[in-house]
Amino acid sequence: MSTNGTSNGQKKELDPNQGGDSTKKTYHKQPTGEALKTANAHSAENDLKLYGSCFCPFVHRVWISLEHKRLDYQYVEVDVYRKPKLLLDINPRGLVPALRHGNWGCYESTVLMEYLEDLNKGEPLLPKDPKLRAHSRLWSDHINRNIIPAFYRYLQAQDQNDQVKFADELREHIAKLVETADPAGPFFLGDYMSFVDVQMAPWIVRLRKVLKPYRGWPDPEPNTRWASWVQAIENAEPVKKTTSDDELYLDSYERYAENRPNTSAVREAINSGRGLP
Ligand SMILES: N[C@@H](CCC(=O)N[C@@H](CS)C(=O)NCC(=O)O)C(=O)O
Repeated sequence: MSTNGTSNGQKKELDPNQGGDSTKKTYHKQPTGEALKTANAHSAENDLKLYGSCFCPFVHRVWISLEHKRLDYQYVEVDVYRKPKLLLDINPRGLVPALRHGNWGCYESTVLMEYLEDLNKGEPLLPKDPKLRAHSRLWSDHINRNIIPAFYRYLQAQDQNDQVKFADELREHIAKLVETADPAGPFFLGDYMSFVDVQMAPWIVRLRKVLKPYRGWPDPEPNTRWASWVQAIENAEPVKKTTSDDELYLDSYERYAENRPNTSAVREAINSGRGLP
């Protein structure tokens, strides 16, 4: 780990993604704004613990689910790139989110959202009807398989032609999802937030907070189905309560926007053409 002098003479530890340059922004290590208030309100010891990193969209999914269901839980911030033992004990791959429930632990955001559903406590996110449940899982798969990799490909692309190509790709994958959504909405299945909304919400938040400043991603055209969905997601209480201030996202994603070495397993997977880690 390299260090740099600061104005008050103290040594400040740099992160590997900064490449020894203290002017480079790096990921935040504590939530801010509404998310910090929520983290503080859930800092007491609890049997159900979410290990997360404040900038991480996969963590954001599970955090939104916990808030939607109003479950009792503890939020524990971890520096995912320094891989604390308490994280590795649950997930040997060292990725967040990880959940501990009593002496049992598990990981993978979609699996964790399913686990919280299976507890049958609080407000459900999956509908009761088996066909609608399958429909929700099918479109969650589309988000994981197509939309998220396209988001990172676009954000990491440095070449302008590639950026145009990947922006189109992302737009098409999102359009497919919007065409499939309930026509009246405003959420995916109608007038209530459900599984697919939560799967997609962290990236909807990051389209405006990350892709817009770094790549010029446009705000939704007014009076479209996409606009009403984005607005419903951004205004949903569980989303607002788990979202930090804009600066956190701007800083935390600079390393992706510059495609810097030592950024993350997600960056490596996308650069080498693999699916998500
Ligand atoms: N497929 C995983 C992806 C989780 C993931 O990639 N998390 C990132 C943070 S956003 C991480 O833990 N990175 C650690 C690393 O790159 O070493 C999920 O859905 O939970």
